[in-house]
Amino acid sequence: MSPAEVETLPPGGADALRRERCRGLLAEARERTLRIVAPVHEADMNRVHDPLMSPLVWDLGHIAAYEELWACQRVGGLEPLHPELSEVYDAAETPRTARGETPYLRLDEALEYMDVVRERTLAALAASDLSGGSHRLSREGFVWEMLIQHEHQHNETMLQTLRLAEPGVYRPRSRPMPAPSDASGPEMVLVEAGPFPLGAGMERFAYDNELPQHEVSLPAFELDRTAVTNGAFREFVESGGYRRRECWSEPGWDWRCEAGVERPLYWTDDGRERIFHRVEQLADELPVMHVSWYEADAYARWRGKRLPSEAEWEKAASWEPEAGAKRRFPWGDDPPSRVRANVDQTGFRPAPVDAHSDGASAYGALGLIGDAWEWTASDFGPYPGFEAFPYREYSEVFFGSGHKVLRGGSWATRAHTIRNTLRNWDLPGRRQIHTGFRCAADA
Ligand code: AVJ
Ligand code: FE
Repeated sequence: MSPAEVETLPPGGADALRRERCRGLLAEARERTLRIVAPVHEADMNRVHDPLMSPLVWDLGHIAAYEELWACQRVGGLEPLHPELSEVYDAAETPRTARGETPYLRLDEALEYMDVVRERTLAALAASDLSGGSHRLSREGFVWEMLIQHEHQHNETMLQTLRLAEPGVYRPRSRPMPAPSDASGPEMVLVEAGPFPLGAGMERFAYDNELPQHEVSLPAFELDRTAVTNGAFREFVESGGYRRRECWSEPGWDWRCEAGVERPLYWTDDGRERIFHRVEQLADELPVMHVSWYEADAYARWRGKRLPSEAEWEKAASWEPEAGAKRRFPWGDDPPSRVRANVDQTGFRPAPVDAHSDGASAYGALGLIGDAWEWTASDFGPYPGFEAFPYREYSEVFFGSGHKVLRGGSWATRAHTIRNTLRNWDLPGRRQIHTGFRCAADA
């Protein structure tokens, strides 16, 4: 079965179908992981490219260790292959800054470990009861979907590392992107006041932090129709926005002074932008990317706007006011296709912010899914009634620690793993993530 066929099988299908679907998605995830790193030299796999990131080979070992823990040990009841490594690959035990010094497996050993684990995983999958009965971990194939999406998420992390690496370490070939749209539209779209259900329903896989779905009522607001562009952000830079104290929050100003930041991470001082190994003229129509939450917040204030809350973002992306129904993606429930959104990594760059007119939300907002993650005003925290599942370190330990919520995925996010309800998070001073933003205003 091709990944596309696997994808379209009904989630409520028989056990055998569901098992086949998981097998297909696991294999496809691994193909992608290996394809991303295939052109990287061994020395560059083992090296720390940036103090914020793990060596790439750590991600490989960690993907396998995570799979071994959940599939082989928890579901399959097997003993670990390398008990001495469990701490090394536990993201909570070994923070990224310490990963350069730990005895993680080097490239050949890591690849071998991935293969051995995968074999055991497939045996555990073959023997598992996917309808799951009383075991929440395997019910509806939860644990398998968790492994697939975990590997997908680490693919994006690895692309962050590769983008941070010295020019030449990685030379991906970008796919040509669609042209900017020639249709014009309003600067902002209006979202009427009223309630909508925030969070994921129970019919598909969701992380604990997307649950439970609950009604939230919002006052009317306006949201930028597209993400903020390089061209618009350049106006902020050129008007001295980085030097104007009044545009910045207090922690934002401290961050900006301490970091000595004057422009987005990959902009050069001669008005160009580095995308992996290439330095290009800054393209005005692309979304501004690799800005911190503080920079996004300062830009919004300078425009007389603000960042949207995550509830505002999700309502604008998912709510269909006429039908009173919630959409899985801005355009509806069909999975992302190339005409609707720029996701799934192999483009290696964002498209012009209004290029995907078929991806509009019910309110007419474009590009909510794909191209760039979007910072929101919201702190990462639990929805009312939150229950950690299946482990506290996925979400709960990050609540209340100053992380800001990001929504919508980027060109570097796997299509299978993005949805309107997905919550990502990072610290407000971080710029390595593939993120931009759009602004909101009270109506
Ligand atoms: C949701 C992207 C913030 O990378 O820390 C990967 C995803 N969790 N392994 C992260 C994750 C465990 C997580 N983010
Ligand atoms: Fe992980």
